[in-house]
Amino acid sequence: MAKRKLNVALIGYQFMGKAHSNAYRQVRHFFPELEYEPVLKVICGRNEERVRAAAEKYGFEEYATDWQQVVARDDIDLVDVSTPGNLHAPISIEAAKHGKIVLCEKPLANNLAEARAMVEAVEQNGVKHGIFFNYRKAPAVAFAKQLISEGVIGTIYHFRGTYLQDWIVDPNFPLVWRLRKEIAGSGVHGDLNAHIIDLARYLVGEIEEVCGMMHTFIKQRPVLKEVDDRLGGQAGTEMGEVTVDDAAMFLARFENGAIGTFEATRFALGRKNYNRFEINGSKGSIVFNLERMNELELYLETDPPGMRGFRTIQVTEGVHPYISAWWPPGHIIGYEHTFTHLVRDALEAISKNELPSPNFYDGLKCQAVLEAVEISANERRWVKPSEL
Ligand code: SOE
Repeated sequence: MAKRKLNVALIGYQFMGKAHSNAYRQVRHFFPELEYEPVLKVICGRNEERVRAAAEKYGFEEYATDWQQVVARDDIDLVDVSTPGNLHAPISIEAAKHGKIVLCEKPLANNLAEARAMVEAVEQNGVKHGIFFNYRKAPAVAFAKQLISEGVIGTIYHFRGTYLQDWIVDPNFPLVWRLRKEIAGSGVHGDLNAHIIDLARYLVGEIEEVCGMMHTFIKQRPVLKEVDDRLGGQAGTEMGEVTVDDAAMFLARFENGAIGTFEATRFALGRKNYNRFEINGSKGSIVFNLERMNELELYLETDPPGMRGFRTIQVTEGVHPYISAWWPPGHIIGYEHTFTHLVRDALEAISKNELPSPNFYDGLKCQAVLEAVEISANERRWVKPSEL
């Protein structure tokens, strides 16, 4: 059967633009059953020289420098928002007004008010929407979801999430956009806590109240002279203010009675992309660590007494989620595949006229938790996201 073409406009060409465009390219090759075939139509960014190079490298038909013109084009079906956070709301809202499907990078917005306006825009214009909480789509995480839904670990008591990185420990690391509140909204909080909040909501349930703490270790850094696509760049000689958090932690109570701890930092030397959670239930425990993403640890209290202990499941057998589309058993996959799976699921949902999952509603719920933690940290009290 001939595929239906879906013309994609990608706004933003740095790290996430690279990850998303790879996903649109890979998806047709590994998931040929999909009804839609994404076409890399146009990539958009402000710097003409860089965006032209990105178009060529990632395989886009065209490049452009004005996102407003791009999202208004009749030949565009899907707008992918891969920009820094301050542009998520304006681009998504405008794209929705033009009737486009919108897939947006996380966190949904830089604050709750913007996130609400985005949800209003997609609802009012009746467009499909999705958000790149890509770690839901790691086979081990999707498998953990399956196990939890089947009751394998019983009633959940604890969620213990940590997302640790170390790429800004050097005080001479430049003031990149992720360290500027007016662009990123927050620091490690929106960047990394957003991921573990989403995983907690996905695997455990809604968060009822939070009590948080946020901290900035290095308050001034050299300004950025030249950006690269690897989170950093070249430092200038002048100094500028760091206006976001370097570390953000909080306690949480879930609506279903579970309790949780969340910790995100960019100051954990040796931890490169340590997105780890441990979930303890009445019948067992589950552990995931992105740094060993092809494995899932499982402890079962129902094992014979002399045999109890964490087993390490290699989630690369054909039976694990998404895996049969890739390589023979035991052949591992990586970070980029999580984006491909997310795009796969979104395209499948769209072809069935369903809403992709996760979507802007998930982004909004996450944003409310992020904001509740910020208020809690500033006012030193427990805060309920539902009351914001
Ligand atoms: C940088 O901290 C970063 O690339 C995040 O922006 C991503 O969302 C995360 O998946 C990996 O780390």
